Amino acid sequence: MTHLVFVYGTLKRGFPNYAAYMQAAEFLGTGTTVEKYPLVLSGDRYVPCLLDRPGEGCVVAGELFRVDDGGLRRLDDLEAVGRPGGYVRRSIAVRMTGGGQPAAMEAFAYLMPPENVAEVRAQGLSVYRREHAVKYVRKGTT
Ligand code: PCA
Repeated sequence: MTHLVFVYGTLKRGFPNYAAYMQAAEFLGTGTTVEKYPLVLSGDRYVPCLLDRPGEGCVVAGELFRVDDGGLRRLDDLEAVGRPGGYVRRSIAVRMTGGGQPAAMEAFAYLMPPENVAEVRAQGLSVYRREHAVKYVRKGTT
């Protein structure tokens, strides 16, 4: 079985976790969330977090991929789904940008419960960019 995943942070092409986790995934295109979400950088590791507060913040840009069961499991593990402080994987509405498919579709995304965010280092982002990624500290390296 395969799954659609919308990524907005370190899993995007060329960003710090892409090479290790997404190379086997099929890139489908760029897109945005349909609803607004707060995108923040959290804590000493500057982790990008889409807060689970739809309606606040901005429409957020990202990339849509198709992954298989194993790929989804590896992503859940990276994002600590089901573990304390981890993300929750939720199906959200996304819209592809550019030609092709203007219609909204549902894809999984990793959302962060707001109570798991200790210190907000930047907030209200609409795109996670290189200048944010250079501050990112991988898990287990501190
Ligand atoms: N990785 C996931 C969630 C946040 C992060 O850095 C992503 O890129 O969508």
